[in-house]
Amino acid sequence: MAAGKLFLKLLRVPARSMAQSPLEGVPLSRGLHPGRGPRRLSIEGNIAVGKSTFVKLLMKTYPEWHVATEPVATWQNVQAAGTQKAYTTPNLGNLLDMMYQEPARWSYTFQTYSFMSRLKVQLEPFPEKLLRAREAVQVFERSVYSDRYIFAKNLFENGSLSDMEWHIYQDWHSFLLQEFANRVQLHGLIYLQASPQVCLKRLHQRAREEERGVELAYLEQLHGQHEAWLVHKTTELHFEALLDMPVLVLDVNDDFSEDVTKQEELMKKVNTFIKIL
Ligand code: UDP
Ligand code: DCM
Ligand code: MG
Repeated sequence: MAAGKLFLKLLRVPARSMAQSPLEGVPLSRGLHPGRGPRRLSIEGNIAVGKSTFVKLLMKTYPEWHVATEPVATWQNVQAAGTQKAYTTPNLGNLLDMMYQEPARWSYTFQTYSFMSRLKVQLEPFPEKLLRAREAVQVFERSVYSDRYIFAKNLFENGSLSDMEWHIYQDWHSFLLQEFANRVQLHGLIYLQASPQVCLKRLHQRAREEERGVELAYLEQLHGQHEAWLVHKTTELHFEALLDMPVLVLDVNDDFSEDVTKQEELMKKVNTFIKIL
């Protein structure tokens, strides 16, 4: 597959729409910070690096924050919606498994579904808990940006998405995110960084059935995509808001799941980071 064949158009989102507050239209009497609003963060990182574990630690440390975990269970059990026929089975299958079994057939479908499920979560109204919080922070496990700049991009580069699918994906991804720019805006990214070897070890430890065929080479590709986007900043981006978004890189090669000192060190860095957003 010739990556060069595809003409990637650099979309410039009008500065005006990017500058809008995520709270535009929301009455300030609901207890929000006037002119500021909740800070929204995404936790990024390779498969099995420890995002869910880290998110649990955040919830323990900051119970007033609102956290949205990655909707993996939805992808593992896709339900038919809106069918009136009692005899049709509502369970359409395990799309995560289908993608890993037949990447060329199901990657595009998976990536559309992953994006849609995330977009719906990001568009939900701010929860009450957040509206009452003194320092409102909303955390997402991955984002509509890693869907594109990590996974879909990588699937295109390794041949699992065709030129046509990648073109169409980028077209609607840019369009929808420009349409919803002020409602899906993030303020910062936390990149959990570990070697692909460490991620593979954790992936085996977690033993998610669908991922049994995931090899080191795939985690190396995804690691490269993360480094290009979040560290070397060489990934071509199409949203102005992403260009200078603050990124906190946390080295999680050392196990932090049981190590209280390491956990405190990580939370201290998050605390400092939050203050600059
Ligand atoms: N894990 C670990 N040490 C760590 C972080 C995670 O042993 O410092 C384990 C965790 O218990 C789980 C696996 O690694 O069995 C994957 O973690 P998680 O599901 O949090 O990763 P994610 O895919 O969400 O990034
Ligand atoms: N995944 C994917 N494409 C995306 C998002 C996720 O292929 N856009 C896959 C990678 C993992 C699983 O879904 O197999 C998410 O799990 P994790 O949290 O372990 O990375
Ligand atoms: Mg997870």
